[in-house]
Amino acid sequence: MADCLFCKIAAGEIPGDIVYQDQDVVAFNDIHPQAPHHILIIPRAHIASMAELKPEHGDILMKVFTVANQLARDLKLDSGYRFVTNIGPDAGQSVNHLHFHLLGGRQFGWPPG
Ligand code: IU
Repeated sequence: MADCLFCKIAAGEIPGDIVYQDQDVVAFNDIHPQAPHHILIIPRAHIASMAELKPEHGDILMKVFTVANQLARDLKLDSGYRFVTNIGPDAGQSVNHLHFHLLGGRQFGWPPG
């Protein structure tokens, strides 16, 4: 999508601190980290949010989760981490390209704010 920031990061048109990429998935460090480790994991395909997912996105979603698992292992987040996606304004979604936050390296509260 032409004016999507995360599409541009995935395409290399805007610099991002990329920690993993393949043909379907890109992972990069969040520009405003909320934890010692804060990585955003996105599909390259433009999907606005989880609310837009369709059955045909199943394979790509599985890849996103597989990448998240591998990154968490690589970072040795053995005592736990959080993996979340915000959907819409009430949840604070600020970028309309599906992204999952992988947060780790500290204790998290529940419920979230
Ligand atoms: P949210 O779930 O849509 O609120 O998350 C968007 C995230 O994207 C947020 O944590 C921002 O810090 C992050 N981000 C980024 O990493 N790089 C950017 O250029 C922009 C936002 I704009």
